[in-house]
Amino acid sequence: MKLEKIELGIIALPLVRPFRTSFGTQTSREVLIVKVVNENGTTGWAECVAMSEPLYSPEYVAGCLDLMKRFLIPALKSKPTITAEEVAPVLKPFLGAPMAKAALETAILDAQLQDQKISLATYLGATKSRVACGVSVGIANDLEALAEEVSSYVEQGYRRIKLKIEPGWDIAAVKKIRDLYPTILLQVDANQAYTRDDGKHLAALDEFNLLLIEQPLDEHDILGHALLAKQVKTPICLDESIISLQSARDALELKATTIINVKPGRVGGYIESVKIHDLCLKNKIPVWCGGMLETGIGRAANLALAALPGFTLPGDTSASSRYFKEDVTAPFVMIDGYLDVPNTTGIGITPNLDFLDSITTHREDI
Ligand code: OSB
Ligand code: MG
Repeated sequence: MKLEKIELGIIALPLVRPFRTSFGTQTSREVLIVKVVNENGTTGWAECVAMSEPLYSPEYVAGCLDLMKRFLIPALKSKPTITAEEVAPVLKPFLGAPMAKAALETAILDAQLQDQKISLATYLGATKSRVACGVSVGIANDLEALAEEVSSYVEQGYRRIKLKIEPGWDIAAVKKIRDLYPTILLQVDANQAYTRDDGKHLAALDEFNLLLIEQPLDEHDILGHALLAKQVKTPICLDESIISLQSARDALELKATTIINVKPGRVGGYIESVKIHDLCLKNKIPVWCGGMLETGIGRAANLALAALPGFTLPGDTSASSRYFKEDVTAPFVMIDGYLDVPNTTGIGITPNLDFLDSITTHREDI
């Protein structure tokens, strides 16, 4: 396609409740939204999953905007025509920035698939029409508040609970929820909050029958995760450390992870995500789709990915109501613990433009 127009917008959406993790507390989601228009007048949408500050990953909203304007978009526009499949190779000389690159690739893919009249789910190779939902539960003020929040999610039908942990908020929190729900699928996410010396401490989680411990150590400490895996029985699942197909291959080979959280933004897009999925499926490694507190735009695309056959564990693909009072698309509503996979062309959403305008804090037309 020919890129006729690209619009970058920054929106701010309040969260329904503060989301506290080992790296900070979010009360509102600032999101960089990408809109592309091609020569047919087709509009493609995507959201960049970088957060306001570089606390989860090195990328952040204002940095992604600058990078897109200064380097990524000029590189794409220097080509007379571009396909979604060409985006990653064209942007490869610019190092890092998987979230910024993924957003551009996804917006172009959305427009391309609409023109080809196929859904993202079909394009990626989805085999399911709905996906089981998990929910990621932030660090609470006390165990009673945690139990209350988890209970409300269980009542709503969530099929898997993930507790955010950090030193000082781990064993007792897990015990509290496991005692309340002896059989529910339960896992924890540390967002790099522990060190190599914490093996013994984390082994105390083994008795709670957890599905996995997500990213206990520094994102660069692949060897540390492999050493930790020998000290704990609970499977280790990497999130932050997996930034590409290559890094997934290496971490598996080194036995640093036995389950992978696939986040399209973190690995540079949906096309790279499918490659990681295929590698894991071939090696019988379970994968699940992570989340980044996405609006309906990112959520729609994540659901298409989560519908691939290797996504055998419920992901952090929760209903819109888990995050926002009002979403920028039609809300994703959970039915019986599942969300339907969008099946119209492209990523399958139409943003509410008036609402989007009303929450836009910054806009640039390129
Ligand atoms: O580590 O998985 C994570 C949210 C923002 C950044 C990192 C993470 C998360 C979550 C929530 O755990 C996932 C979601 O519900 O979107
Ligand atoms: Mg995580």
